[in-house]
Amino acid sequence: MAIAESMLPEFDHETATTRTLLERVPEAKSGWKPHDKSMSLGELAMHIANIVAWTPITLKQAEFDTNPPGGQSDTPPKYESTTGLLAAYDEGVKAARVMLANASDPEMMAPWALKSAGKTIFSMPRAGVFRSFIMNHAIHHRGQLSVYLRLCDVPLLCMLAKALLATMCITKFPKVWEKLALPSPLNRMPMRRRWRRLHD
Ligand code: NI
Repeated sequence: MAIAESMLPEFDHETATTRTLLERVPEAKSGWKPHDKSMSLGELAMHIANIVAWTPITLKQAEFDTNPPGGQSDTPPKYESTTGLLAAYDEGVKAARVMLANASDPEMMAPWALKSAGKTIFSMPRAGVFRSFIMNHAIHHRGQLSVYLRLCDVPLLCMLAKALLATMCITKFPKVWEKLALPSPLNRMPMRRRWRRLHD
């Protein structure tokens, strides 16, 4: 199996989970921040949505300079609405998936460098950059976003429970699934509402 092919199921799973949180960003609270030194809710959400857009830079270039000598530094996109946030995210995920699916092993193992003003900050094979700089980076900030949303009283699904339900109960623990599915006032609710009730 090719390196990129082995990453696709993880990419699909993580990007879908991230979207469930981005969908919940309330526009009215986009300027909220937990501390003066923190990013605002809108800035954090836009940062997360924009991470996947770094895929072409990672898979199609050999390096990226955040502050190129004689050039302009990178300016991140600004949050304007949650609809715009999701549109940017969906477009980025779609384009990234095509690029990842088509990346050969030699391309994934080619070295890639992040630079600032010509100085190398780090260098590693593209496969490592894609996993850490794109996937793990988004997962890290997604956890941060979940705390922001909780502090803003936004109802949250329990991501871990949802993932366990989808990937373990049904396939590996059918008896647990049967127990969860026993008739009860709670279990007669649609699945989405049931998890919301259990984990809010
Ligand atoms: Ni970041």
